[in-house]
Amino acid sequence: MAGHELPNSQSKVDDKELEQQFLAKIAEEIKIEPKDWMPEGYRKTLIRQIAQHAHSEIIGMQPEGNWITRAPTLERKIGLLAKVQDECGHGMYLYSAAETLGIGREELLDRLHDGQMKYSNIFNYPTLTWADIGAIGWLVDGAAIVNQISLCRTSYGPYARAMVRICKEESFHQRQGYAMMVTLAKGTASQISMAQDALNRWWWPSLMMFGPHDSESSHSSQSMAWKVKRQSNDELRQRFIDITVPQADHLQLTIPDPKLKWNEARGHYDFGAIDWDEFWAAVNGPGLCGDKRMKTRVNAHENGQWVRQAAQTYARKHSGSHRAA
Ligand code: BYC
Repeated sequence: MAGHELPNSQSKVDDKELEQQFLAKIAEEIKIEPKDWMPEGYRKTLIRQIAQHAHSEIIGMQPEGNWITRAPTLERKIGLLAKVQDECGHGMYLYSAAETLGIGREELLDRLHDGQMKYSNIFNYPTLTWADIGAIGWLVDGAAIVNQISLCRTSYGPYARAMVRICKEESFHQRQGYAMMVTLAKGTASQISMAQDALNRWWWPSLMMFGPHDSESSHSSQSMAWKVKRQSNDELRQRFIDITVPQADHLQLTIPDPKLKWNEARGHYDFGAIDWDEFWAAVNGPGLCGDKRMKTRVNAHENGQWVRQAAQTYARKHSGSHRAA
């Protein structure tokens, strides 16, 4: 044993003490920062959740990027281009937040590319019409905001701070998407039917974005205890439904759920059963667009290798010339 190492029993006592200090900080709403002691499980949970979130942002560029060249007006094209670039930026903030936990970006991307890490179910659905771009902004970004507003209070400092900025940009995205839906819903019969069709296809997958029911959610209880998550999957899903139904009413579109009904006693909308087989197929299965998304991502990564190398070489030379000066 190296001279500076503590005997096992001593280090266990120290770990217990450190864990007590960590839990006291969590109880007092003090943010945990990268150099603070943290349980290994807390670190792993954050790496999994933050990386999954980052991967969702960059994979999420694909279904929307698909429509940049076909946006119906210059204004819509500029808006969509800016939105897709924002999603890339969100991915970058989140990879940086994950890196503060002692894991490299390359490794995180390797784990995405070899299928060890997930990304959101929602991005394996195809974008078939222009109305899908409106529906994604309205529903997908809308669901993301509900989840991410809650995460602004997550216990890990770098993640919470990234969320504050991301939420500001997401709320612009949500408005942009809703504005498109308003235009379509006030348009010709075929525009109205395109908007309705997009709502029909994106409604249920958007509800699934919040993850399995609380009773099936494997990580929730520990993540709630550590205040990584501040509200449960079902609470956030219900909040999203309550906010979104009046927006659909305003558009005079019909949410594809015959069981959707205001429940006066609960003060919430009741809604129908979610098809969890569809959710798991979208998450795990090669069906839908899963294969295509991953091929596009891996190709982009490989084709961008020379750009990363050039940037690194430039940075090395640049810092060398600074030292020499
Ligand atoms: N999709 O124990 P649970 C965006 C997995 S992007 C796929 O409840 P947790 C945007 C889960 O990973 C927004 N998998 O998990 C970008 C776990 O499997 P593993 C993305 C899911 O982590 C571009 C298993 O199911 N937002 O806004 O406690 C354009 C059990 O679940 C999903 C985020 O990532 C899913 N939807 O809670 C437009 C938010 N849900 O890992 C828009 C940050 C669950 O054990 N993440 N699984 O193999 C979170 O808040 C939480 O991770 C979740 C899930 C609420 C999503």
